[in-house]
Amino acid sequence: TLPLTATVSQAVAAPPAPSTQPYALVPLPVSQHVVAAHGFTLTPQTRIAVLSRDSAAVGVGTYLSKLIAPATGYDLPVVRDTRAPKNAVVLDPNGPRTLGAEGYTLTSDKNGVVVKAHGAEGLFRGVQTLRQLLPAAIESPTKQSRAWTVSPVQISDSPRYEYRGVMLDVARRFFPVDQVKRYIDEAAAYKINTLHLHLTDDQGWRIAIDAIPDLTKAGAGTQSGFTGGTDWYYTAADYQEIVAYASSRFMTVVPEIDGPGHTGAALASVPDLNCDDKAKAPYSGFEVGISLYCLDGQHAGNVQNFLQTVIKAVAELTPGPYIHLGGDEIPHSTTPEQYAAYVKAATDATVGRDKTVMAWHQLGQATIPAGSLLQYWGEDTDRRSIGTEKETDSVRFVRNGAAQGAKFIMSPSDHAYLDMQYDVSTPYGVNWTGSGYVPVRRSYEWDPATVTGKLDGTGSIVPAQKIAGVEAALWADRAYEGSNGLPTPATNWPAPQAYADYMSFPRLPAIAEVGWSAQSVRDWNGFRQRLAHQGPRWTAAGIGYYPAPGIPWP
Ligand code: TNX
Repeated sequence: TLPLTATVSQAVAAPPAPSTQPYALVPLPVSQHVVAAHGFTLTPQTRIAVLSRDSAAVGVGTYLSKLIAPATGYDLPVVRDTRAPKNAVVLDPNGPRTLGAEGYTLTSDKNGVVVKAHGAEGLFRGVQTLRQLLPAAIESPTKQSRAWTVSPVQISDSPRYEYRGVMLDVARRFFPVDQVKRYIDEAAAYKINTLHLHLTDDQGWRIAIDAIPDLTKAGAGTQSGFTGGTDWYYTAADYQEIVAYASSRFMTVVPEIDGPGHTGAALASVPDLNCDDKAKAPYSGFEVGISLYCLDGQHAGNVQNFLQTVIKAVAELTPGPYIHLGGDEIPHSTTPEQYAAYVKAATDATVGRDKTVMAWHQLGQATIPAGSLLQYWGEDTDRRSIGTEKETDSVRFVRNGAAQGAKFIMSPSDHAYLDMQYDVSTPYGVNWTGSGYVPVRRSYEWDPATVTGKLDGTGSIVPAQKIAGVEAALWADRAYEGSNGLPTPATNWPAPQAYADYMSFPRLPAIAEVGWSAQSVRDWNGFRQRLAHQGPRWTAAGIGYYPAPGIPWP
């Protein structure tokens, strides 16, 4: 018996929902209660009051002012104040420690809005909630004439997992800096806090390394399906611009330097990484598992020097704690000894630069530093395994990693891979995983703590306390394989941004909620209803989402 329709009608396009979900918020907060009859209506005189001189907290105030300026036409001043003034959105970073760095409380009533957190990061997450309590038109880039009321509510919120990431495969499909920034904003709206950039692969090397200028000559002229580029890479300044922008959205960048497989672009750029000391031809095809650094006795030293140089340069440009070392899909010819020697060289170089190792779960088969973060990308229940084997290689690698003190990020491909087709009608993407397609429901209905990775679906592959979070992965190696299984001509392929929007929305918000909201409060039917009300927000923001069936879009 909440005062839903009466108070909400002019405030926000939210449906009357179960009492624990009075507003259509994604991800679902820990608790929300409607206690006041009226929410707070912004006016041109409203002030954003930051109750601190902390520059990061003031930055969140400025961010909020700029966020709502285009649609409202208001230019709300950010004032540094010590007490809460009237007619204000108050941002208070001196809130209780108890909700953690990302937790916050938010209250809205007719007198104002107050967001409290312990530090600026929690304020930023709270501002994303505030955004969804405003009408969908708040996302419009142009001025809309209407009332801007923040729905009346009391929220207390904090995340289930500390790591909630998304990966962009800029190696297979190059995303210009402005498109990466746009994607950062889209993901930040759903409280994603980590951007993993897959910077190197067979089809491209996307980060300039000053000491090895050749890497971005041959290595940056190809993409999956495209050749002839000259600058399909990030300069150090570009990369720092991305890192700084992500940081302004309280998002950490994790750079990935994949190896020893997925190294075609480096092999095409640096001759002495090849066993015959000859550079390979640049690659713009669609296969995986086709390349390997030369790991024989003579060349292992070359690879080691190369890694030292590359990881030093990347570490210096990266303020975040992690460097992702890849380690996936090596050709079958690789011996365990070669793989182990590579892993030692790569992890030594990373630890030597004071960074924490992150890698695909395959790295767990080798000796790795304690505290490494392994990313599980096998299936939830491994439907592809045949025969009597119940434990796949993945299970062994994961167990061996866990025994060495690794923590895990869960990206099961049958839930969290954004390059999978939603269904047979999806014009691009792939369908190799699990049941084939990944409709929105599949991206939502899973629990990171009970992913099994096993044919019989029994027992969690990773003990719950070793899971640090989740990550959605937008691969782009076969980004333009049509639903008929044949590659669409590159000219018909959408811009990276359009591909990213279509494949990520609505599935990225689903994964974001898997990472943020407690398992016990999540259910598909509630999510479906709430998700529907995100559609008008995406439309207003110009996000080209897939209006998936089964969601009651308004
Ligand atoms: C597997 S997941 C890969 C990628 C592909 C992806 C396509 C992983 C670590 N490796 O190289 O892009 O499948 O879905």
